[in-house]
Amino acid sequence: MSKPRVAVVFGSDSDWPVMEGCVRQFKAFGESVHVEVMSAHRGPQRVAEFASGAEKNGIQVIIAAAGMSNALAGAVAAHTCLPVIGVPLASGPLSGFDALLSTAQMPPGMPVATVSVGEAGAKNAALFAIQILARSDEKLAAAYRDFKAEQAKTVSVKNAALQEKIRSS
Ligand code: RP5
Repeated sequence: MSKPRVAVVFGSDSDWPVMEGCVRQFKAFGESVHVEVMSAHRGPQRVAEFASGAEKNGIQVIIAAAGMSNALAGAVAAHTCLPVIGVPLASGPLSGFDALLSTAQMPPGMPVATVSVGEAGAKNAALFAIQILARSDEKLAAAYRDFKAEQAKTVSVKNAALQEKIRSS
């Protein structure tokens, strides 16, 4: 596989069951990923080192996920000019509301594109990163168009099945 253009980082190995869905989504598009556990609070030096070197290491988009007080996405954004997508995770007594606010409520001048909490957000983060990469990669853009068409087909198949069920009931 080619050198990763995307990095998926998250605060703990306990986040992997959700973030695996994000990585799987990249694999579905044939995109290799740099995956790493790093923590803004427990290991801030590695976060700074990774984020400040990411661009020269060929990374174009970074996805940063964490639960509870998610400082990771903001800390990564502080050390890079690359686009950062933040994924709030539901791993505490507040079920992700804490992580949602701490990921989304960035101060002006320090953007983090925040997706929804948990599995859907993790998957959408990957799709959003694919959309960004696809702007300069026609093959990936075509694959993304196919993905959208496939989704629309699924909806119409489900609708046809439901209409049939209603007719025969
Ligand atoms: C966050 O704290 C992590 O991203 C994780 O969601 C949560 C709990 O981490 P562990 O105690 O399981 O390592 O920083």
